[in-house]
Amino acid sequence: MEPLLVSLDAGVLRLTLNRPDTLNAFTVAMTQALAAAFARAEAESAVRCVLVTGAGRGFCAGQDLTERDMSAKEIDLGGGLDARYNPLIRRMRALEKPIVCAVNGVAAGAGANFALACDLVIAARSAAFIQAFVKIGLVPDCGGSYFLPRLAGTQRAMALAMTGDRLPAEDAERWGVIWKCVDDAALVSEAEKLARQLASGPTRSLGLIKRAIYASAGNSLAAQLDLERDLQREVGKGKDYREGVAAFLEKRKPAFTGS
Ligand code: T3D
Repeated sequence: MEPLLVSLDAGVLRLTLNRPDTLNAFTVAMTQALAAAFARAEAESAVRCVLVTGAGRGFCAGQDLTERDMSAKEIDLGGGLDARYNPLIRRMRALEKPIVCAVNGVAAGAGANFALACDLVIAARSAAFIQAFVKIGLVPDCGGSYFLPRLAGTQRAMALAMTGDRLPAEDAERWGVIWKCVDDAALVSEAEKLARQLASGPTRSLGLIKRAIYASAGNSLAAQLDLERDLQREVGKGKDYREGVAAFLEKRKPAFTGS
């Protein structure tokens, strides 16, 4: 069985984590397939949005715990992060196209933080986010210790990481950790609708919005104003800007091409 299902339709590259028997726990093969899919998203202009979800009742249970050789005298978990997870998270954040995540069930450990590395997260009401690391004597990875304090604040991030408690999707929405929590039956249609809207949007503008919003965490206001000027200069030279203004003046819907 393929660990990742990939399909492209109407500008949306759909990635479905596909190991439902283990709640889509990450294996080497799955993270390699994800890296290849995000490389494709970077390279192909036909891809204008990425939509990530999970098969079955879970979204992703984090690292597959059966994959480690626990009989080894010494285990270097840092090597796995360097080789697979860290490049994947960096690649997702650097991709200048929107990534929508539809969290269909539990998202635990690296699975939770992989979801938070996406740009817009919609979760089913029955879903939950678990910083499961502490339960097995580890620390958050895949950017969890970066994303969570910024999204939820230090106290909430600390409590989630130290207790490994479930954060239900409704609370995740209330805390601003995710964009939206929707009824389970509406998840697919809501996520598809958003992904299609973004895929027909001004792709370069969306990519630079992503760059600007993520840069703000480490920038002063002065640096951010300079960045906004530079990005505005760039998109102002694009066809989509001209199309957007023309459509407004002609009182019609814009037909953005992504250029
Ligand atoms: O190693 C490194 O590279 C270091 C990096 C680590 C990054 C990490 O992600 S560390 C965190 C790893 N993940 C976890 O510790 C979570 C483990 N799973 C759970 O705590 C629970 O499964 C859940 C809370 C996520 C869901 O609970 P529940 O009751 O809904 O489902 P379940 O019955 O526990 O799981 C269903 C099946 O999936 C079950 O298999 P079975 O008994 O039906 O054959 C279970 O063993 C399997 N499964 C769940 N999580 C994993 C897994 N199999 C392998 N690895 C998993 N992480």
